[in-house]
Amino acid sequence: SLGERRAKAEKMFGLMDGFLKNDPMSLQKDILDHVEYTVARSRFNFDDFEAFQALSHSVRDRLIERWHDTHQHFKKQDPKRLYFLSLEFLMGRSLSNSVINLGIRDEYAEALSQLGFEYEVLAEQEGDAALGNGGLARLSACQMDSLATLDYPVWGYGLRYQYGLFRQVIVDGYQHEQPDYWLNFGNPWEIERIQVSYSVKFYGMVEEKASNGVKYKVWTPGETVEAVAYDNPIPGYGTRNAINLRLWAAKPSGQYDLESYNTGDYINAIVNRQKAETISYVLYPDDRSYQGKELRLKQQYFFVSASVQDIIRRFKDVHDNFDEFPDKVAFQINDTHPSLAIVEVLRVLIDEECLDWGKAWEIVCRAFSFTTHTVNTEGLEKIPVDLLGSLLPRHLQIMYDINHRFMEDLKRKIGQDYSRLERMSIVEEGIVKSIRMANLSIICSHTVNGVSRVHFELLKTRLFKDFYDLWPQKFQYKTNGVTQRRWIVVSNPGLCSLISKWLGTEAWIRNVDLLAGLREHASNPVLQQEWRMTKTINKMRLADYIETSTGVKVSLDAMFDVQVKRIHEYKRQLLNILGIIYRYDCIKNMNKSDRKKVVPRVCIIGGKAAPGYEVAKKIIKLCHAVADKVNNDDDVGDLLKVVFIPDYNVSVAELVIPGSDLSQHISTVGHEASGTGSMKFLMNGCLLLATADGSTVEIIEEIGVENMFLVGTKLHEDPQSGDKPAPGVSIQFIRVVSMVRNGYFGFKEYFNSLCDSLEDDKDFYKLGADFSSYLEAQAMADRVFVNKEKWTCMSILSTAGSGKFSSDRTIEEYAKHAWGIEPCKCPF
Ligand code: CGF
Repeated sequence: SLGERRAKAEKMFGLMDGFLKNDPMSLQKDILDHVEYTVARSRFNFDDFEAFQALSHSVRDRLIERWHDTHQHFKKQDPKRLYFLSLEFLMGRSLSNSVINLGIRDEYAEALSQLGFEYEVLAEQEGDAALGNGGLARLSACQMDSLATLDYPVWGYGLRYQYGLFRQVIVDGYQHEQPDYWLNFGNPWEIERIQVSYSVKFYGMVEEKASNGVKYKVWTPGETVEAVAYDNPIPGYGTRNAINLRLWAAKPSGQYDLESYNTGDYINAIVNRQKAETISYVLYPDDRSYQGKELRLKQQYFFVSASVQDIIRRFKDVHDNFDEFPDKVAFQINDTHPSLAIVEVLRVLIDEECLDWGKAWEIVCRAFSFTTHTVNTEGLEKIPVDLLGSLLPRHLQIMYDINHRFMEDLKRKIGQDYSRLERMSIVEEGIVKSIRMANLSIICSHTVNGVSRVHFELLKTRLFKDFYDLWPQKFQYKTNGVTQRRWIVVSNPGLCSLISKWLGTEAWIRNVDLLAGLREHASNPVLQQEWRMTKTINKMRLADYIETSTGVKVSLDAMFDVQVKRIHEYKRQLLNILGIIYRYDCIKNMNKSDRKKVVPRVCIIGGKAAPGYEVAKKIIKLCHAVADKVNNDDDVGDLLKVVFIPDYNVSVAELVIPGSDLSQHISTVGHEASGTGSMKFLMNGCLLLATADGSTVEIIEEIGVENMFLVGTKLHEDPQSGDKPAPGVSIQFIRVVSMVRNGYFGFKEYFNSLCDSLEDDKDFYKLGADFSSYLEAQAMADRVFVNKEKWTCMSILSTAGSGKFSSDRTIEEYAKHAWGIEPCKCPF
């Protein structure tokens, strides 16, 4: 009875001695217990890494308490829940984020110091969880932080790759990739749930059967793999809520291939079972396209099928009528990578729950919201029909059914406009007949979201114009955001305290709009002085890191000018390098007295190139070749240093961003859907040198164009951007390109193709056209940098104007306008 259960619960709680305590003595005891019983080391003899492990387990215990309570609370309240599906989550490190969100960082620091350890040193022991490539994946991580903080009832779902994004190693200036076996030393944050597992089916065949005159389909799989859940608690800040990120790992199925065992082929039967695990082995390292790979499709379906089974099981625990499904379940599809979920839900409702098509279709269309991160048609995901038909035969049938109904309906609406019908079809005819995952997602979702206003315009007018004309009400945008907890509080503690001091409150950590309050102090010399001091400390940290990771010593007086992000032609790291060459050439041609007027710079570039992306790899090599020449030139000395930071990842970003003075976001207009790096720099008071692309347009509105350095033409002045060759170029541009072409930096042959790509008619990304404007913006940055008061004022105003770019705002917009969910706050 209820009374009995309550009495039992109370007794258990009494035995537990209440919640874990957070005073330094209790924390010390917990840490030592974990050293002894979890890490299995003597509490009198353990090193920093073992101390980190014990510390993490002690933090995890506290996380688990909240996480349990949150789930009990969600269960009791049974609100509409959001299920956030993403194939990538770039979480980085968890320790500091967790102790800060739990509000016990200082207590831990004190407890550790009494044990003779330094918190910061232990925090450095943690490796990054790099289960993602770039912007999209880090966005998912930021959004999870906001969802937890804002008390939304949410589950995240993804894949637990054993190998995360490759490690970048630079040898002689060339990128090499090394596997990131991040689980090598265990992962203290996850909880393996061996009892939560689902069978996922692949291949096989579909038969039509009938019973009492009703036809139905039966899918007999050719292979079954088990998905096992690994749970990762995500704590909110300033709340007791902690939500769950459930990642799936592939394990051999419990069902045995009796045939092989019976024929005595025991060893091979075991080996074949083990192959199942490869599904979740490795993350695909390309952040823009994943066309037509069988393993990739298997990963997508594996994660989608397990998640959908889990979600439907949870729904059915409480409800027995699927009419209620869309009022209790909201799906968020992070790009098209999880879009098979749409078809999977339809399949389960029709084939397993025996709903008719009309009912199942209505449910699906009310449940799914889709966000696209892509700007051009080539980036859209397509899956060859042959591949789909073999791996997921029933799903292909359902896709054809959806398409048939959609086409019939469309014909009634638009008549015989065959070319439009062809463009909007889910099925692309051609040499390789394929399924267009974006079309499928748009047709079946209630909302289609862009990631910035500019992106939304591109969706409406170019990428999905046909769909927009049909269903304008479906299209929305929610400009991306990043979490200030990670990007200021964790990574820039000095700035965090300074902001709180001047605002007189820490409330901005949950309500970031309060940062605007800094505006009134922007010219105050005392704040300016403290602001510069904080920056200098961060620059010292970064300078140390540069020296240890690259061997280059840099001067703190120089402007730290940074471009860190994935290496892509459209992001134009090459434009930056050509600008550096120009600067170098100018210094070389100056007399001694003119050199005295040069503003010293440290040009910092970092980022990974997809392993098969040759041009991007050449850009990395060119950066090193230029660095070699410049850094060893005595004429130049500290006036210019060039640094390539290897293996750029989340924890490196946490160090680089706070220590930057200037940051570059110079994509060719019309190519960056949003961009989120710029938002992190902005929050940290770094001045932006940027093109009016993606979310930068909105940043400019928030901080004012006078507080940044704008490069190039604006999108609205160039409606054909990206599609036509660049106009005439300057003499400076011709000169710097010819320096590379003529072997001034060595490797003449190797860089030939890079130089060819900059010729007038081939300069697709318009480096030539934007070069003069780029140099002007750089010259302006130099002029302002020497005026410390002006620079600091612009820097303060950048932070003050960054409130809009918090993922808290993004999530509130999604909750209201796409998902229809309400906060469900766990009582303290
Ligand atoms: O998503 C991106 C990024 N490369 O991951 N695209 N994807 N996929 C866009 O290119 C960025 O502009 C965007 O900020 C990011 C997150 O929406």
